[in-house]
Amino acid sequence: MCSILKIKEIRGTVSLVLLLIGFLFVSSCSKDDSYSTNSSGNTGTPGANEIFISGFAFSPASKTISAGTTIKWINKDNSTHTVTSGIPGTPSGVFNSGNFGQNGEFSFTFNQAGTFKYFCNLHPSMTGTIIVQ
Ligand SMILES: [Cu+2]
Repeated sequence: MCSILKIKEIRGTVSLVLLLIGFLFVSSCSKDDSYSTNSSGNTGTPGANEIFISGFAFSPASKTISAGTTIKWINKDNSTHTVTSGIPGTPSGVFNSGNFGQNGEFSFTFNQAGTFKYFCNLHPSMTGTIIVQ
């Protein structure tokens, strides 16, 4: 009886440790240069060069900027999203945030003029456009 309890206890500990390792692995994966934690703490409206991801939508969905501008997307949802260039199903390969969760950020500098459509790889109904002049 006692040993069965012990085994269950060990199993519980092992799965907890595995869960922790998994979590650490996932969070370390998303910590490349493009990512940082939201230090600004802003909650209300996006800044001049910011786009909020809120309510499963990019806000503003369309933005016109001049070349050389860095746009920062901030995930305000408690759901994971991506910022992926191209149209749903057809990524263009210009930029791709990978998955990022609540309060996660992704930045990209647009040096080339043009119209850049993007979408969320997890929710194809989420689309946006950056027009670089
Ligand atoms: Cu999404």
